[in-house]
Amino acid sequence: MKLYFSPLACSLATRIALYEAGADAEYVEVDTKTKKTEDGADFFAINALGLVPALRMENGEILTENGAILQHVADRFPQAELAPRDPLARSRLHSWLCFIGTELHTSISPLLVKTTHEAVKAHGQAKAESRLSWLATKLEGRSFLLDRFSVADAYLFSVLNWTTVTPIRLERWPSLAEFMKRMHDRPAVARAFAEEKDLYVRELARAS
Ligand SMILES: N[C@@H](CCC(=O)N[C@@H](CS)C(=O)NCC(=O)O)C(=O)O
Repeated sequence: MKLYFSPLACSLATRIALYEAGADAEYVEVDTKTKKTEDGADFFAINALGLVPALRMENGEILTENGAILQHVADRFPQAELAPRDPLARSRLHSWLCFIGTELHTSISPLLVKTTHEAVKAHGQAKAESRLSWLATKLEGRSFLLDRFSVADAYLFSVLNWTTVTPIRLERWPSLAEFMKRMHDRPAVARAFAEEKDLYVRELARAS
């Protein structure tokens, strides 16, 4: 498997899942601004939308979209138990992946872009905060979104991490702040995060 990623982008969730699974995978950095991979290849030829993550599966085909990629990794490495197999529990996982992708990812990510108009930022922040208030009640008294760690927690961690560079303060919601601390304490998450943080710092240095 080959993961096309950008440091600390949503593709971090797939790196976490691959580390949790102990998978033997290759990681190719993509500059999402120039749409070039680290070896100079045209990323549009890999994903015509120019978005990470993109996963080259073992049959050579490319899979896109966080929710699909994360479930593919979970299914490919079932021993890691990153997704429930019971159909009802799997639907709950799917529900969380959709919630994170549509309600959180799309409302928080515009806050990260310098050129986003202030009114759009205000709208994104208000929407994110209302979703986070709801999410906080769901995480009260729970360690994970489901009964055990799943790929949805990896995706949630990756998206909530972005709030550190926005005006959104997770400390407002103790269950969310505790969730983030729990995730940082997991070895696979800590390793993935530390590696991508280093790459992110290098990316910033290259851009300046
Ligand atoms: N719907 C896509 C969204 C992926 C996405 O937003 N990726 C961002 C990084 S977090 C990206 O590649 N942005 C580059 C761009 O918008 O050009 C998914 O869930 O995989």
